[in-house]
Amino acid sequence: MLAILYSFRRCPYAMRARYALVKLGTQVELREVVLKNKPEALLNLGGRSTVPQLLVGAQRFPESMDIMFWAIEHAKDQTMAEQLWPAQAQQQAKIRAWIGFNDHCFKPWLDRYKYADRHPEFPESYYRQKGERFLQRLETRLAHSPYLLGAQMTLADMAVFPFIRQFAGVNSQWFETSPYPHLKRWLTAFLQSDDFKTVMLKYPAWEEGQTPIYFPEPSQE
Ligand SMILES: N[C@@H](CCC(=O)N[C@@H](CS)C(=O)NCC(=O)O)C(=O)O
Repeated sequence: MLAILYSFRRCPYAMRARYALVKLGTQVELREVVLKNKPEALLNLGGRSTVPQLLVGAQRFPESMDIMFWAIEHAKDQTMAEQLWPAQAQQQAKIRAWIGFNDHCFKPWLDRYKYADRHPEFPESYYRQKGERFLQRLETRLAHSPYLLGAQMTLADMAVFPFIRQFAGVNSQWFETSPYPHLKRWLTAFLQSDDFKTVMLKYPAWEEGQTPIYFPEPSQE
């Protein structure tokens, strides 16, 4: 039986998980979730019932990074798996550092920037500047190599770009004129990729008993 992925199209955590599945050619059954109306099957799992969540039989993966590692482990494309998660401990530590910085330091500022009206203690530009510290780090790195760890894409790029996409989308006019040419080049390459088009395909909200949706679709593997 295929693993089941509860997902939400616009969620950056779900996006990174779907991107890994597409890139690695690992197929799951996709269940699109409406966050305001989560299906009973997801709620009944208990806990926070965030998306993405992967169910592999009785095993549950409620964290996007664990889903990415599961995709690596079950990759059809082993060469790609080794590229995305190199065996060297030093490389792995760098990947974890980028993702850790994104998830724990940058994401809180991204949320405040996105919903600045809910955080009136400071103006929107304040939150943006806080977020820009990460953008600057990315820019410095990407000025020297096409991807965060060098010439090839790794889990670090894949896990971070959906959040930069969100940051860019808060005020796209500002982003377009911002001084981050290498970051923009890197982000654009992701957004224009065929893999991302597959990641962003639209599916109706999942309902119990519906015909399974295979993701990636067999023809796109
Ligand atoms: N640490 C989790 C975070 C996932 C997360 O916060 N997802 C959001 C959507 S972007 C969500 O499910 N929010 C609804 C909720 O918290 O109930 C991961 O890496 O997967």
